[in-house]
Amino acid sequence: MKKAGILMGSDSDLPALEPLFKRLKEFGIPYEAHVMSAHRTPARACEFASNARKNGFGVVIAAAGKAAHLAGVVAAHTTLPVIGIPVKNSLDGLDALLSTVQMPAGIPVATVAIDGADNAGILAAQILSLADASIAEKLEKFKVDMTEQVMAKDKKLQEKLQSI
Ligand code: RP5
Repeated sequence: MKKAGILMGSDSDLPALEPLFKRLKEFGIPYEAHVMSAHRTPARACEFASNARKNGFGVVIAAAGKAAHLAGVVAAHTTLPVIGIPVKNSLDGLDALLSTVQMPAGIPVATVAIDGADNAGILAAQILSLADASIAEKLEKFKVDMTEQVMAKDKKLQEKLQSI
């Protein structure tokens, strides 16, 4: 199975990424995670991205806050799919969102919501499921469970409305 590569611009981003690690564990996806910055360690970030495919990665997830160029720099140096997570650090995360999502044509970054680590994990699983049936099966179950949870909530709502 291909690995997920996770890069965060700083260790201060780690708390925002907990849901991502939980999802990858849930879907049984192996990963490597590193602190690497587009600004503070640009050579290391470029080297990681340039070698990611040959090093067994199938997707790279890059999380950063403020002027968040990490996902874009990674995408510039690999042909693997890159998921960007804008981390809320300043300006309510809008600075990171725009820095991550507003990529020029030719260098796409699949950007999730501000602090959208959970969706980044699900999206990474969906990408890797193209070549792995066990992940695809887990994703099916995930959808069924989610549907059941929402139906249970709807049932409770209907009961509540009866008593108003
Ligand atoms: C970004 O700058 C990091 O991704 C982090 O969100 C932000 C602040 O980094 P620290 O000053 O906390 O190391 O590069």
